Order: sequence, then C-alpha cells, then structure tokens
Amino acid sequence: MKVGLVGFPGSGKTTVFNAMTGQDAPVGYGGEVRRAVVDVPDPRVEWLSALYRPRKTTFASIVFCDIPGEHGSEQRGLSTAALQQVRDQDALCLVLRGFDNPALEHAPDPAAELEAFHAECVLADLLFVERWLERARKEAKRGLEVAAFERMRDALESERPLRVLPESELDRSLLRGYSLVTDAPLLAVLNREEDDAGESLAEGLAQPGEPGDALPDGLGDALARMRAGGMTLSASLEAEIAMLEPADQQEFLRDMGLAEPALDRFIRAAYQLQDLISFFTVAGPEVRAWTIRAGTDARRAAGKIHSDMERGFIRAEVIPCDVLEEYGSEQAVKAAGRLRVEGRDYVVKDGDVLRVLFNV
Ligand SMILES: Nc1nc2c(ncn2[C@@H]2O[C@H](COP(=O)(O)OP(=O)(O)OP(=O)(O)O)[C@@H](O)[C@H]2O)c(=O)[nH]1
Ligand SMILES: [Mg+2]
Repeated sequence: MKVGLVGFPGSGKTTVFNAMTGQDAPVGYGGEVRRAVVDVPDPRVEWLSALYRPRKTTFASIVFCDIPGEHGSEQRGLSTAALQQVRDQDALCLVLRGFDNPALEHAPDPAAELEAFHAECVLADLLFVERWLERARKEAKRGLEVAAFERMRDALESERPLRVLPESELDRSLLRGYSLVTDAPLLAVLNREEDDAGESLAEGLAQPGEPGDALPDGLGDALARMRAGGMTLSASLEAEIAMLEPADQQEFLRDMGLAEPALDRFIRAAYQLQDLISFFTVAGPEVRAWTIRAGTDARRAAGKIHSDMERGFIRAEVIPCDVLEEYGSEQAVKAAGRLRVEGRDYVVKDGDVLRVLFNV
C-alpha cells in the first residue's frame, strides 16, 4: 500500500514520516519527495514462518511517501507537483498541525487546515472531471462512463468528496486508470504538542482506530462527514521513539504511558478505514502476507499473487490460520478433514492460508 503524507507547510509531514519509518530525514523546511518502506507487523506471519521455516518471509508493507508542502503561499497544501505525487498513492495521510510552530505566524487551527485541504482536493477533482466532460461533449461520447462523470461533477459541485458515494451510485470499475483525489481513502493525523501526547494517545487507545477517535469534536465530525479516519499523535516524540533500539523503544513507550508506537495505531486505523484484511501463502520457499479488501473472492485474491492465477484459477485450498495453530501442522489439519477446498466465488477471510491451484 502506498500512503502519501500530505498537508500544509510546517504541519509535521516529514516528522511523521520519520516517526512511521524510523528514518532521520531533515525536518524544518520543504525538501524533496522521500519514500520509505515499512513492514506491517503480524504475529501470524511470524508464527507461519516458524512453522514452515521458509527461505523468505514477506510481510505486507506500506510505502510512505513524504510529499512536501508548497512554501511561500500559505494557502496551498497541494501544489501542482504535490498533486501529481498525490495521484500516485493508494491512500492519503493528512497531517494537521496541532502544535505551535515558531516558524509560522498562525496559531494552529487543524479544523481550518482540514477544510482548506478538502476544498483544494474537491477543486482539483472538479477541474479534472469538467475537462473530461468537455472532451466527451466534443466527441459526442455517451454511455455509462459519461453518466459516472456527471454524477461525480454533481457531488463535487456540492463539495462532497467522491469517497462518500457508495458503489451503487458510482461504479468504480468505470474509473480505473483515473485517479481522483477525493476518492482516495483519507486518514487525518492530528499532530499535537508532546505534553498532550500521553493524554490524547491514552484516550485514543480506548477505541483504537475508530474514525474520529480522540479528536476534538469539530474535527471528528468534519472527518466523519468526509468519510475519513483520524488519529492523534505527537510526531516529534514518536520520531524520537522510532529512532531507538527496539528494547529501548518498549521502555520509552512505557515511561510515556503509551501502549504501542504510533505506526501500529496508524496501520490499524488504515486497515480499518479501507476494510482491509490479510491472507497468507506458504508456497515453497516463501511465507507471505497479502492485503485485500474484505469481500474479495478467491479468484480476485489469487490475482493479487499473479495474474495467471486469476486467469487460470481452478480452486483454492484453505486453512484458516487459527485452525492451523490448533492442529499444529498442515498434515494434522488434513487428517482431521479440516482442509477446505473452495471455488472461485469463495470470499476470502482474514487469516486464511491459501494455496491456489491454477492452469494456464
Ligand atoms: N513541538 C512540536 N514540534 C513539531 C512536531 N512535529 C513537528 N514539529 C516541528 O515542526 C517543524 C516542521 O516540521 P516538519 O516535519 O519539517 O514539517 P513538514 O510538514 O514536513 O514541513 P514542509 O515539508 O516544509 O512542508 C519542525 O521544526 C519540527 O521539529 C510536534 O509534534 N511538536
Ligand atoms: Mg517536510
């Protein structure tokens, strides 16, 4: 999953990038686009790896991309260059400034930043959609695609992000290849002062990953209206923690009254927001985790692994990870008759270990 860090200049994007990835990128002013990959921790993958002892163990991963804001014009969270980067992401993490930044004149106003960012995204999509419709008009194009673009225009004109439109109102399969900014999953991170961190994070843990979780009322409501998720953190504190050795991290977290690093909460929130689940493969030399939307059928899930597997899908052998744990080995699962054979329409569940049989 590619996650783009976006937001206004000085909101703490690079600091959040460091907190999430353990990097030491220079903070303070602009800079270039940066990327770093982090594994999605999953004890089930570790367990499978211990059982199968493969040559290679591959966790799901997130590529964080730090997209610098445009300096000089404070109004802009999305320069043309930033917009191009944004269109390349699977999800956006909007960093909102909730701390006093001595380099900036303005007091923090995260709710206003959210609205301004939202307005810029709506405008970017509206321009794109109107241009498309203009061309379609010239070419006398008709049909489902035109209808979808008209529906998008109507939503955007009333300042609604496209992600609020359910699949029944907007058929995304018509829109593959276009990347509409307001259709991308959005998770806002309120970057707070260190002093507030313990308190707000403790609050946040009460309902981990809930959209709008532990956010000031106004912000939580606005995010809910935009069908976006939210969480709080103190980026500079988390960036310090992320730089430590794992053993020291645990101690530091405990001292701060934090149950886990912000990355873990972020991953949970991001998965929940997009309704993502994991399945696993244990083929030959590799144990590997895959990420799919809940509701994905076995054939499409197989397509994640390889397009040949989707095209030539025959059936899948399925063992839920907890059943494998219960019996201790694949042999024992089979002997107990608990290995299932499923067809193309089987809806893959979180934690399924899948072996795909295919023929091309
Ligand atoms: N007090 C406090 N300062 C922070 C926090 N997060 C970031 N900062 C500081 O705010 C300044 C800007 O942080 P950056 O991470 O560089 O912000 P940015 O969004 O990447 O800025 P641009 O890339 O220039 O748009 C730096 O001096 C950071 O040290 C925080 O949680 N608390
Ligand atoms: Mg930066």
